Amino acid sequence: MRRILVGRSALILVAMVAACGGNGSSAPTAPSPSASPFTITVTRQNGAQSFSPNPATAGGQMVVFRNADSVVHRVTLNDGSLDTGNIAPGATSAAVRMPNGGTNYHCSLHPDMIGAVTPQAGGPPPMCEGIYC
Ligand SMILES: [Cu+2]
Repeated sequence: MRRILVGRSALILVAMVAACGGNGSSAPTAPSPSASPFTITVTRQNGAQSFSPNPATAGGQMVVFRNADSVVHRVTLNDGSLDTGNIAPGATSAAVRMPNGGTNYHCSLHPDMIGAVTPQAGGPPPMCEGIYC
């Protein structure tokens, strides 16, 4: 008789553990990606004031560049790892993921247009090196 009761308790315990999930469908363990990407506006050809906000706190984030100027721009990371392609006046680039540690970028059509992305966790962007600083 006692043995049957123990067996039943074990069965109930198994059922409770199974009900608590573990299949991962109910609660995501990782933060969900943000619904909309971070927008950096290309204001005009004006050195370090060409982009807004600059610097942008968007390390590791999906970012789009919205061209609010009247001429074509094209954003390239200084290390060459990412290129938006031409962004027509009034257009917005495809979303691109920024490096986790931040980055430095420029407009490849107007190299004096420079900007930076800082890490999401805070702190400065990486040291800018080379001719696009
Ligand atoms: Cu440009």
